[in-house]
Amino acid sequence: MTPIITAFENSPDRGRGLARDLRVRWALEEVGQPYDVRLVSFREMKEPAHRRLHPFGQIPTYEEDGLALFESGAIVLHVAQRHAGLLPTSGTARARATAWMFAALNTVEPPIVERSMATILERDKPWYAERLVILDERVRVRLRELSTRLGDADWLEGDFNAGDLLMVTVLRRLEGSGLLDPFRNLTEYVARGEARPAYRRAFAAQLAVFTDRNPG
Ligand SMILES: N[C@@H](CCC(=O)N[C@@H](CS)C(=O)NCC(=O)O)C(=O)O
Repeated sequence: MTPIITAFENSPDRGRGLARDLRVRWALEEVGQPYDVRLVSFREMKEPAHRRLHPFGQIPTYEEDGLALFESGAIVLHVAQRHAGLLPTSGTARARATAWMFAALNTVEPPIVERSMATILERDKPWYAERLVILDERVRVRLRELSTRLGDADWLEGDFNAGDLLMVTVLRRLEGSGLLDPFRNLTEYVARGEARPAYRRAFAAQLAVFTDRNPG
């Protein structure tokens, strides 16, 4: 069966590639697995039919041969385990790559998401400016640490793997914040990810959903 993923019918980021179905599309493109997309509205995401797939009423989900998955990291891991190309074959290297997947989602993404939620939801609060300074610094701490570890390498752990795929998508969430700019190796790292043909195909497919529905 061709896997089916879910994505926003009308993405709040206007197709800038921040919705998390991008990670799944990118992983599927990297391994050459065709997929179908079911678009869902915000209302549909909260209805029982979608919640049967995703307990938290979100995207992305993934369905394939009786398997239903939610959580972008779990889906990317599943794709990477099922196909060659996104995880090293040796057990040790595979475990290291998996550690970077968790690092991207558990250590680097949370302060970035907290900051971006504050910029959306707390902008009109009297304490916003003060809080933003704190949130920015939390993000900077992680970026400094990641930048130090990456050094002059192209990728985090040898060849490009699913850990890089997730890390690049996480760092892309800082687009427009200016926070990534002082870290040249990280901006180049993100650019390397975005230059991959599989990324470009995934990005174009996600953007097409938005532009098809919002012509002009
Ligand atoms: N930890 C989840 C987060 C999923 C998530 O936040 N999805 C967003 C889109 S990127 C969503 O569906 N937002 C709408 C909502 O929460 O109502 C994952 O990585 O899949």
